[in-house]
Order: sequence, then C-alpha cells, then structure tokens
Amino acid sequence: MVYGRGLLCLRSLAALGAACARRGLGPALLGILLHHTDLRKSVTVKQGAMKIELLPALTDNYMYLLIDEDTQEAAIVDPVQPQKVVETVKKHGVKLTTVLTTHHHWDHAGGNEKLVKLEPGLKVYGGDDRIGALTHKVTHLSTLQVGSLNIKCLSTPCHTSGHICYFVSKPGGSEPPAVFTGDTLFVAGCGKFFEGTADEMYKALIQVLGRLPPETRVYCGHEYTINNLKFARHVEPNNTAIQEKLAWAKEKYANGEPTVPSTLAEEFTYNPFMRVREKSVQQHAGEVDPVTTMRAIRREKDQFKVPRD
Ligand SMILES: N[C@@H](CCC(=O)N[C@@H](CS)C(=O)NCC(=O)O)C(=O)O
Ligand SMILES: [Zn+2]
Ligand SMILES: [Zn+2]
Repeated sequence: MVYGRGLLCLRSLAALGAACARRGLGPALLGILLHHTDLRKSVTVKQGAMKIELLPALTDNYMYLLIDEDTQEAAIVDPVQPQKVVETVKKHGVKLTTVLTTHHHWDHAGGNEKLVKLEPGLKVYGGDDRIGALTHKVTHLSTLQVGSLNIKCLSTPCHTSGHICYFVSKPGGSEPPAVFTGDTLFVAGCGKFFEGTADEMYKALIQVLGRLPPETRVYCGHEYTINNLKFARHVEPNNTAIQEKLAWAKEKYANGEPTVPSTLAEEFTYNPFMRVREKSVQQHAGEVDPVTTMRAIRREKDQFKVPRD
C-alpha cells in the first residue's frame, strides 16, 4: 500500500498553529480548525490495480474516488461535494462512470443530483428509493463492474433500512480487497441504529462484513476514530490494542491525516461492536449474549460523554 500526499500544505498548517498560539488559542481550537475540510489532507492509497483517493468532505465525512488503474475508469462513493469530485476526477485524468451511494442520508447522498447535472450519463447505484438521482437499485449480492474491478453489494440494514456496503476486488489480484462501509462500520465503531435493530447490526458486522477476508481494507463514511476509541477504552480498559490505536489516531489527527483505512482483522481487535462475542465486552454490558450486548453498548454509546483527554 502506497500513500501519496494531498492538498494540505504543511507550512500553512504550521503557520496556523503559530497563529493560534500567538492569539492564546489552545490545541482545542486548532483541532476544530484542522477538522475543517480544507485542512484535512486528501490522501491516495494504492492497492494493486486499484487506486483510492480519500476526499474529506463537510466536517468529518469522506468521499472516495475509486480508480481502476488498468482502464482508468472511476467510481465515486458518496459524492456529497460534487464540485470537489469533478476537480479530483480532472486532476487524475480518469473517466468517472459510476456513483456508489451507501445510504440516503443527506451527508452521503445529498450531492447526487448536482453531480449528475455536472456529469451527465453517470450510473447511480444504491439500495434505497430515497436516494437522489438513483438509476440502478441494488440488493444483497448484486454485482457490478468499474473497469476491471468487481464490486459486490452487501445489504447491511440498521443505520438505515436500505444501507449498502460495497466490496471491491480485482479478479486474480494479489493485493487486498476494499470495502466501503458508509455509516454501518466505522474505524472502532458503528452507525446509530436509526432504522434497525441490534440483531440486524450483529448480522451486518459479524456475519456479512466480518466474513470478508481479514485483510480487507475498511473505508468508512466518517472520521470518528478518536471518539470511537475513547468509548472502546471505556468498554475495555485493559485492551492494549485500543490504547495503541488511540495513541496512533491522535498523532494522525494532529497532522490533519486520515485514520482510514483500517482492516477487518484490526477491527476485531479494538472495535467493541465487532467484539460483542468477547467475554470482556459482554461483562461490561452485563449480558451473556452477543446481540443483547450489541443493543446495550449501542445504547450506552448514544449517551456517552467523550472525555477530553
Ligand atoms: N457522535 C457523532 C454525531 C453525529 C452522528 O450521529 N453521526 C451518525 C452518522 S452521520 C452516526 O451514526 N454516528 C455514530 C456514533 O455516534 O457512534 C459524532 O461523533 O460526531
Ligand atoms: Zn447516515
Ligand atoms: Zn453519515
């Protein structure tokens, strides 16, 4: 996996830090400023035949440009800021043919209508009639192609009833596959259960996503990693994988860098919602069953006050 540097000029970041210090503004404000989209780095990950550009959007969302290196055909995942997508497509000189929408919420699907006006003829995929500009409705195990890349749609209802994750692999390729998980699975967390049950999230995380190859790269819909890990630490105070990942994520955040992607194997070590079969997580919830544990820790996270440290 090769990382390329993106939009953020490190010198401007240093200047911003110095300006904050001069005005007596602490790291908290610098953190807020850094979180602004323009200052979050846009990063390119190369995974064999696929190139994935992480595009920060809004306050903490990600859009992803997925490029098939063999054909230079591209797809965009959740293009909430269409202008930024068009500029990035131009920069790479690729042919954008496809929109992959994870779910109908505004911060993911809200740019679809404008993007198809800017780029007529796009195929817009999604699993919910509430998605704007939808041309191709998909269901569990629907497949499609972006150039030579295979994409498998995985239905993961719970955050919303029509939520789809997109699993991308290169036939015959040796590099790990990728999965775009929207608001179902985050690094160290999961989405709120707006339209579903704990049983559905258990199926989504453990039986659908959890059965993909462990080396699969996880590209989620938001940069929530630090807050998620602070909740994970509250659930499992003795889990060293959580402590190590939190220290690493804080460093990334301080540099304006993304904490995405993770891998599914890693998620099983620190994500409490992927660990509901572990005794330590069940004991914290006061439950003995994975699904009731899932329900209990989601309720607890909904009320969790994130510590400042
Ligand atoms: N707690 C979120 C608040 C925003 C929110 O509710 N986000 C939705 C996705 S748009 C969600 O499912 N969050 C999961 C969570 O808060 O654990 C944050 O960290 O900023
Ligand atoms: Zn959502
Ligand atoms: Zn969201």
